[in-house]
Amino acid sequence: MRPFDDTPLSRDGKSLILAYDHGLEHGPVDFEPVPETRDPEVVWDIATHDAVTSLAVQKGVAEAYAPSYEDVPLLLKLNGTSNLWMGEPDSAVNCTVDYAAELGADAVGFTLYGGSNNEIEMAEEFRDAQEAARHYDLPMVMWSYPRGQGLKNDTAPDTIAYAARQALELGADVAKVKYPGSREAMEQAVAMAGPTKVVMSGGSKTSDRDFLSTVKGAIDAGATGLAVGRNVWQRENPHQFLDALEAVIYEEAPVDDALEL
Ligand code: FBP
Repeated sequence: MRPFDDTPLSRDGKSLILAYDHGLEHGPVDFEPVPETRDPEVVWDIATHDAVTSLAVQKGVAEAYAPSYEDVPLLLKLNGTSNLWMGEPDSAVNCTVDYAAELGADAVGFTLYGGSNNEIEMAEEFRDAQEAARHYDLPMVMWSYPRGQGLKNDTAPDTIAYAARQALELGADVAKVKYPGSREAMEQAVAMAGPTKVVMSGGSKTSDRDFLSTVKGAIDAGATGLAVGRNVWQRENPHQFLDALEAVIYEEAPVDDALEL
């Protein structure tokens, strides 16, 4: 198994995964604040920023655009479901690891809805994907999102710590988890994840200061970075905001300094 720091996902041990699978997961509504973002090329251009260590997309977007952006590390999201699905949380496996490797992926991603009635089946699908990823030496990022009928609060500290632990137990290299609300709770999640890296999920767009402060709290708690979509490409000036994120994540700059950039 290749050390994480030797993979394209890592810049000095940290990561900023730019997520752009929203067209599937949420639908066109996420492109409304900045309508140009419905054009994948606009987001691939944003992903050329030095702060970005990979762009996470579904297979169809990768097929159409990855060949034109060979300098942007590709994280192929293997499963995903539309917001039109109204059943218990589940995610269709849309791409095999073999095909991701054929498309030139540098890493693969997989959602697990721990706590869903479909968890058993999803964990078994994850097993197949994780073992295939090992075969190709591709880092595996788990979108570890406890969700489903038994769960009252999907960002409670114990729930996020469990999500991080589940990623370690099932063999993910990186656990993408929601922010559990405080630095202490994030520290608990990082401790539970052991050698598995923990990155914070972005969520819906907040103010520059609020978002950078949350990121700073997560990094100070031992998270190794971010997997973020809307909080970057729903901004009017995503490149400038990536400068600020770069300072907070890789240079551990204070939020006030980052806001000046
Ligand atoms: P955001 O930073 O925009 O929240 O993106 C992260 C992400 O995990 C995407 O990869 C995914 O499409 C979306 O959030 C899923 O959001 P949710 O399932 O919580 O609605």
